[in-house]
Amino acid sequence: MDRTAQLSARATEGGTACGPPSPATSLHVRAARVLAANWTGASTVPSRSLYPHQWSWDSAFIAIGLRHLSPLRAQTELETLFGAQWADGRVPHIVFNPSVPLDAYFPSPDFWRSSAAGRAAGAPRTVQTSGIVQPPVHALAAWLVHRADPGLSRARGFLDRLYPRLAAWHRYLLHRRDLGGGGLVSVVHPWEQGMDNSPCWDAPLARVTPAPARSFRRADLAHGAPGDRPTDLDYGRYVRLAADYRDAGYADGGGRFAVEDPAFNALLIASEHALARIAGELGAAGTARRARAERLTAALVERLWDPVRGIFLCRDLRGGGPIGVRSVSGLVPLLLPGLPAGIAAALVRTLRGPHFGLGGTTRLVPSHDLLGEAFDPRRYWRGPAWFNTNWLLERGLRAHGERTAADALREESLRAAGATAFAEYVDPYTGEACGATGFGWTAALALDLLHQPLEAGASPTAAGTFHRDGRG
Ligand code: 9WN
Repeated sequence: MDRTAQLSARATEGGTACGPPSPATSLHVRAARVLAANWTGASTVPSRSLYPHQWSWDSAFIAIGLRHLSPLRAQTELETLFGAQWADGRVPHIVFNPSVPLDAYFPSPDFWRSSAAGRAAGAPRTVQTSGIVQPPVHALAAWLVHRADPGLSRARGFLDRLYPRLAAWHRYLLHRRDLGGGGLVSVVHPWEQGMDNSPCWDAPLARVTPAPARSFRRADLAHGAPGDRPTDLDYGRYVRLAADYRDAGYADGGGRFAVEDPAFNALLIASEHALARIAGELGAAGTARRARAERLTAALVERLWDPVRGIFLCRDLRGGGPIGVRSVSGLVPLLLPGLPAGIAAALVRTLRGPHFGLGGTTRLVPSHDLLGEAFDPRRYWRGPAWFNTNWLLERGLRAHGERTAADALREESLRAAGATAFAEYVDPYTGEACGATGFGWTAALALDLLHQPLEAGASPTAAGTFHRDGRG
């Protein structure tokens, strides 16, 4: 879609001014409708059917898109999430809506028992949450939301109120989750990293005795095809890990699963850079944050970069060392402007090569190695393409000067989002829809891709997000 079509999409809003809606117009309007349908009054659900509560990293991505429709709603989205922050700084991966029946999603609030089991860690009393976390995309989202309407943001004290909470969130991760002692943050459950059943977890999960299938009832299979979802065996292991963490009072350090993941840490680094910009907006220097982001980038390279495979790997801290599996997670650090140029170039080669097929065999970047034994084009995070990771890679390609590849990825993401009614994920070869439709971050990130070039001229870096030198 060209720039003129996008401008006309903005101007006609549904095609009322100049006749029938253009494809671009209808995509904008259709995405806005998904976000309106998923809006609960204070936040947005990922999916009315499959995920009827508020999810942490979903809300960050959704706020990034919502800012183009309503900066106020985008601010509210993040404020609602941080309203459920624990006293130890963690931001829970789910904030439960009390008006949704318990059996609508598993694990439900009565599984997590946050206010009782999480008392020592400072779980809130007035709202029920899970006790694990998700990737820290929030400071990045807060900065982008602020930039969408700085006047409104300042008038509402949006950043003044959110900054201390974002800082406490990063402190929790950096101080309580450096389980390997090398400066990187670990996840203690596959759901924390957000790519639930990625083949990266197969080896560390194999050590976990699954909870018996009769001890829980999955709600997801009522809405999703079993072939698109994780297996029962995986679920049994997720349940066991989460129950053990809960039974230890959500205290960190003792669990059987501890993995340093490249995407999780790269998103933390991107968010540290964003926090530095937020500090600047609030009148502080942000120097320490920038220095921390640089230290984290060095640790990421030192601990997780695999020069032979040309990709970042996960590191299994409970015995396995580097996990020799190529996942999209290992490409996500491309979004970091401060990545050494040789590593960025190697990541781009890997993206274009036979394992991910960008610009060749695949339409969108798959979640897992096309040549890997575990690859499955439909099963959740074991192959299908997801819109949030493709959005991150689009930004990464642009940040490292790969404009043609970024433009192509943007076009294909928009096409696939529109063609699948904003599917949760798609077959990377055919673009066929998998999982839920009307999915929150698919609609939100499609909106962001539609609007970015209009805001920023030819290069989204002008929006102050991803300068190569890390400045805002
Ligand atoms: C568990 C909400 C979430 C996403 C995750 C995605 C999926 C949940 C599930 O849905 O996870 O958190 O029930 O499978 O894997 O990335 O945040 O959209």
